[in-house]
Amino acid sequence: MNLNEYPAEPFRIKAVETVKMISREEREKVVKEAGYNTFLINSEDVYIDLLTDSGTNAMSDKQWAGMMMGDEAYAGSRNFHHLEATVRELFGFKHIVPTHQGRGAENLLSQIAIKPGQYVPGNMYFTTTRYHQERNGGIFVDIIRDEAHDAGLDIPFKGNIDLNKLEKLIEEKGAENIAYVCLAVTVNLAGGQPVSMENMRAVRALTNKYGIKVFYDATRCVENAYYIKEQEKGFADKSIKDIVHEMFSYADGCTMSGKKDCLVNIGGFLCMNDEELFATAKELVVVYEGMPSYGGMAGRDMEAMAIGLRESMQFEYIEHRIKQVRYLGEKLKAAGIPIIEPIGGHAVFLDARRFCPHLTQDQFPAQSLAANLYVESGVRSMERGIVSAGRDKATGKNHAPKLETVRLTIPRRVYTYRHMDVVADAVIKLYAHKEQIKGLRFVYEPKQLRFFTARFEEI
Ligand code: PM9
Repeated sequence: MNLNEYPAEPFRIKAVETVKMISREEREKVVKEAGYNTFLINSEDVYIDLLTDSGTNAMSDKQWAGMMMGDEAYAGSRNFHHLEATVRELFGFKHIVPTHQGRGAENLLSQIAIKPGQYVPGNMYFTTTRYHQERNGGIFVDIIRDEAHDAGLDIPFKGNIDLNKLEKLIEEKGAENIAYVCLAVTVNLAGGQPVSMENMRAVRALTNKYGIKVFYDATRCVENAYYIKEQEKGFADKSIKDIVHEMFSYADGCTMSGKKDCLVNIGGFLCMNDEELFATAKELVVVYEGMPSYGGMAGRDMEAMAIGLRESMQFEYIEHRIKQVRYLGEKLKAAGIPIIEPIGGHAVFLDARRFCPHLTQDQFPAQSLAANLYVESGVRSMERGIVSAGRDKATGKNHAPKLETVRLTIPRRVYTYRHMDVVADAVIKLYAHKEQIKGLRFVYEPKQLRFFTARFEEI
């Protein structure tokens, strides 16, 4: 491993938060009380928290200064105008509707753009996204390239849409029965895999041919842009900002969870160019979120988001971000730990099928692996497999995704390379006695988005 490949943190640390490690006996008690669900563990009991990169970002001094400039008027806050102008400039969309977080935007888009019975093709599902699509009568269809389901296959742009799958679906169902194409940049559950610009252009050309709209899930768009710059021919000399702008030029709008690439702790938005859709979204946002000029965010949140989105496009920031994740992945790979390859933008995904070959998928190997990693080390991770996938709405049967993974998700600007070393050592130590990881069964299974609050016991 060549350490020169990994740039030092491009920031100095101005405020610190102390963490502590409780004893192994205490961790065993905690995990049992949490029903073997890492979502139900108190943050105070966690040593290194890799549950998610969502809302766990460290803000910059400039963002904190922006927080003091919050205009908390009920309507027409100047911070909204700042956010609107920033998103218009960076993404190029005409209209922005603020929401409290990403799923608020997904709720609005699904309500206004899906007619019951219509299909919503996408490059692999995301939990909250698919939930809102289905809740509004949509039928999700996975049109990601087949290779994305193969954990060990190391090829670039594994998040791409399979154009043949998309065209086949349109031909079979009829263009009028496709609500829109949902294109995620990057693809979270495939392992944070990016989509190439060539693929985005091709999806645009194909959907134009049939008059179908394309909405991006923009949640980790800046991370996607870094991969395009690094790995796609013709983009090495382009700025991240220009790449992001071109990416969105092939879309009709997007949903955004600001809690990731906007470098803030809360917030989101919905964008579109279409006037009619915008008018409907504005009518609906007041029902679920708030005035069209705040949508569930405080003025100070919108200010921090406008500043954060611009900061995230600085090359030094995003290069360090991607490479810090890669550093952890490469360390694990070198030790023979099975992970999803190539290493994605926001997380390293352990391949629980190969980590726990003694467990069947209905014994929830990834859920148990995440619980055991916590007991081993105080490191919190997240299951991204059969539990997250939930049940088929029509048949009631478990979706059984090919990828059964545990996600080690790196918060932005929070941890150092040394923390990554500690995490790698913990996983390697657990791998040495992996046969002791037991299967789990449900003791409580919520009806929707079950992974958040489900409880389990050991078999
Ligand atoms: N992602 C994550 O940890 C937080 C919720 S699920 C544990 O990865 C995508 C690609 C996401 C995402 C959230 C949302 C929803 C939409 N699309 O959490 O509502 O990764 O802001 O965004 C989570 P909100």
